[in-house]
Amino acid sequence: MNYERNDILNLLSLSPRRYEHTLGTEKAALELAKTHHPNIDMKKVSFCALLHDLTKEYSVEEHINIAKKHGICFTDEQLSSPKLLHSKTASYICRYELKLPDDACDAVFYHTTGRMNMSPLEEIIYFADYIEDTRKDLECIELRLKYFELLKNNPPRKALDKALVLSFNRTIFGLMEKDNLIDENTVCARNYYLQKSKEN
Ligand code: DGI
Ligand code: FE
Ligand code: FE
Repeated sequence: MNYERNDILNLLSLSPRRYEHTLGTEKAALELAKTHHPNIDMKKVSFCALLHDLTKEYSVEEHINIAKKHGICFTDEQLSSPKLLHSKTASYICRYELKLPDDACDAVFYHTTGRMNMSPLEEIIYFADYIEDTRKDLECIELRLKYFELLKNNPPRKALDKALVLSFNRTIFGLMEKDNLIDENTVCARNYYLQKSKEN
């Protein structure tokens, strides 16, 4: 990671709204890291947060071209959930162009769906994206408040596990209402953290 934070900021070419969301995600990710994983590499947390939506505003055609450039062809199944493409192409850029370490590329790759047994970096980026302050929709505000309430009344690990379950439940509900496909990683993550949150 021979970059400074400013180098990463200069790479971003995002709308003002998306840029604010990106900075908000960085702030939330660093706070989550301090609370839950204080020994993590904070520079890595910052870089992943800043890069997680790097390709969010690309068209499907642009996503396909980035994948092709790196010898990857999206399957029809992947193309049927176009909202998930940005996490994959942002991760390819991190891996093949910026040469970031595997764990950072994985955190970007899974930032939308999550997955079971996430690494500290993956869970921080996934959850920060959901609860960061510039997100103004009711669901995100409610989840943010709920997380802080859980944190007051539970050990930090338990609070995060429960909050993760709520986030997956909300995502799955929302996708069902819109009759969208649900990525299997999202379902597995929900079940995994549900069981984990019930363990002693
Ligand atoms: O990129 P952001 O807007 O910051 O947030 P995100 O990367 O979490 O993307 C959220 C969008 O992705 C939202 O419209 C719901 C959609 N999404 C999340 N999980 C799934 C999904 N779409 C499909 N089809 N399947 C999923 O499992
Ligand atoms: Fe995203
Ligand atoms: Fe995001």
